[in-house]
Amino acid sequence: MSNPPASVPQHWDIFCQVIDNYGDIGTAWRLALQLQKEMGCHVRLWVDVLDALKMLVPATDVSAQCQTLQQIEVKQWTAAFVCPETLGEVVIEMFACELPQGYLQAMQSAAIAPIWVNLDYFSCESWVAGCHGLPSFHRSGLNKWFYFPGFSPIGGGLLREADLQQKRTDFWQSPQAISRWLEKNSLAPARANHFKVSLFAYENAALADLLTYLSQYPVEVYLPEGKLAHSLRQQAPFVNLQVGQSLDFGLLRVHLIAFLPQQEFDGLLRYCDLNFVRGEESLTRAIWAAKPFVWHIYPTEDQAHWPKLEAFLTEYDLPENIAEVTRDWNRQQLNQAHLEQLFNDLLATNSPCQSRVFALSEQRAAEPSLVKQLTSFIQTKKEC
Ligand code: TRH
Repeated sequence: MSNPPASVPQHWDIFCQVIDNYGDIGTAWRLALQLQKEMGCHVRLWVDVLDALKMLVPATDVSAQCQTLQQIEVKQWTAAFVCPETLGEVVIEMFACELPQGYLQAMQSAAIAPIWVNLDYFSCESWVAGCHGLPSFHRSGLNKWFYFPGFSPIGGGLLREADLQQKRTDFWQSPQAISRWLEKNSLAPARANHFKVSLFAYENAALADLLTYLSQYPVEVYLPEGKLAHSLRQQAPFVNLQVGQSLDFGLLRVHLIAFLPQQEFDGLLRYCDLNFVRGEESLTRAIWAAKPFVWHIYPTEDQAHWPKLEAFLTEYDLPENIAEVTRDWNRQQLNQAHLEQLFNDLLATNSPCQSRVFALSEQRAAEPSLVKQLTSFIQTKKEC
């Protein structure tokens, strides 16, 4: 799209501080892309750790103060922040990161203050209903709006590209497209009639038990380099497994693969029959891949992740056999009976679990995307 709908502000500043891992910048980057591509907005993305962005977008120049990547103006956000001459009409602070002081001052003295939104983490917890879309009066005298990604009617939608379902269908329907994707990403194709599992998670003490369980079936596991690869290398026979290598363990074949560029990651989730994901961003992509998934939620010291996990399992209404294995995976202690219930279903022809997960994904994809809901929200604030 070249021209935005008349009502959508054109200039956006998104501020992102990388706390940990890839979810913060992964969400900010995806939001920026969708605002640009689908709403025609000019987006400036301010990020403090360019190395994190480079993992997702390999073309990133980590030494550049300013660069344009896929029509997004990417600015390095350093302590020596110099406020730009023009402010965004909309300012998004990701996950309650503090805006730079200089930018805040410029907002205070602007003739028309930008619409300021804190975009928070996706959650299905009931308290979100009491916070989403509400104003908060900042000590600067400016107004800030709270926006929570989530399912309707409680939350503000999930990031989802307008052409996502079409791309997914094209991928599934074309063996050539799948071969091209495998080749492009230097991935070994799975053997015929093998069940495919992607494994993206935090370190997990239950990994050894999972692989032992899977080794009795014709399964291919694709495990991207990162935290879980550390758990993998702690156990025989995987101690010396290098990125790009594969190893057989019983009937199971494990591929240790490179971390993929973000735009290639969907291919992995679409290719596999079961996806282990972590954090909110890969969870969202697993929902849209419409394959059964097990979510390893980002663990916090105060154990706040448990109510959040339960709220998701209830709201999304995942089949119970997935929910049980998900709880076990998060406890880092698997239960043989739960694994059996899940795999008896998944390995069957016309798996009921697979059909149910596909239907759930389609149902949620009928809700307006986050970018659609966010831009409508902004429009109402513009009129205030
Ligand atoms: O990386 P994460 O663990 O990020 C986390 C969570 O967002 C968490 O809630 C937050 O508080 C914490 O960071 C600070 O998981 P997440 O959110 O799934 O983000 C991973 C991103 O990495 C996502 O955009 C998908 C992407 N990815 C790739 O691009 N290529 C890959 O090969 C893989 C495995 C992931």
